[in-house]
Amino acid sequence: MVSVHSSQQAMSLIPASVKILVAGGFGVGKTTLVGSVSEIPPLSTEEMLTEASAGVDDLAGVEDKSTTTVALDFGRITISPRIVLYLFGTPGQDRFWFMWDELANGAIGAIVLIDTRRLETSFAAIDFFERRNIPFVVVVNRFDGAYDYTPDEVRQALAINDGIPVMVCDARKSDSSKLALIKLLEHAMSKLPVE
Ligand SMILES: Nc1nc2c(ncn2[C@@H]2O[C@H](COP(=O)(O)OP(=O)(O)O)[C@@H](O)[C@H]2O)c(=O)[nH]1
Ligand SMILES: [Mg+2]
Repeated sequence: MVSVHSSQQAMSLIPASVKILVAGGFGVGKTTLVGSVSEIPPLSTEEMLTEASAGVDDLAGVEDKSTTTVALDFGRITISPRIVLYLFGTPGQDRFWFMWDELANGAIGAIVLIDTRRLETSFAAIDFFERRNIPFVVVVNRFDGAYDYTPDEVRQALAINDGIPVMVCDARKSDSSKLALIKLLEHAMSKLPVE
């Protein structure tokens, strides 16, 4: 439990512009989450999946998805007069891994989205942030037809340690996505050195 005082102290340490990554496998809802919370029209570069890339991208379970983000999603949300969050959705496909280090540069933390029907597609993102000691929260995006695993079941299945928050959200809903952002901010703040 963070006291009001220490949380205010931590808030004062947060820089005015906060960069946050939204990561996870292909089709987990990154573009949707950035779009649901952004106060500016989210920028995203979508490319129609061609026959050629359909062979490269793993489409199992996302057959109705016809576009994919090739560059990145970008959105902005003002959470207080002095704190503005900048959201960067990471490219989901393996062939864009070369961009991740650049994107992670200066980020305060990451939301890793999970689709419980395809847990394994978010392994790589979790591994990336763990290795680099970048604070992250695991957020289960609830899809229709997906079994409702509890956060604890997801934690076990992904072998996520107890210090990392796991929660459920609906990326299409702004309020729900905002709760995930707040969870990440709290988690990242708890990792900041408090003087
Ligand atoms: N049922 C449901 N569908 C979702 C949710 N979030 C995203 N989708 C749909 O899942 C598909 C993939 O989402 P998208 O944001 O493009 O995934 P990305 O590849 O991670 O950017 C889209 O058709 C979305 O409309 C959700 O919370 N529930
Ligand atoms: Mg996308």
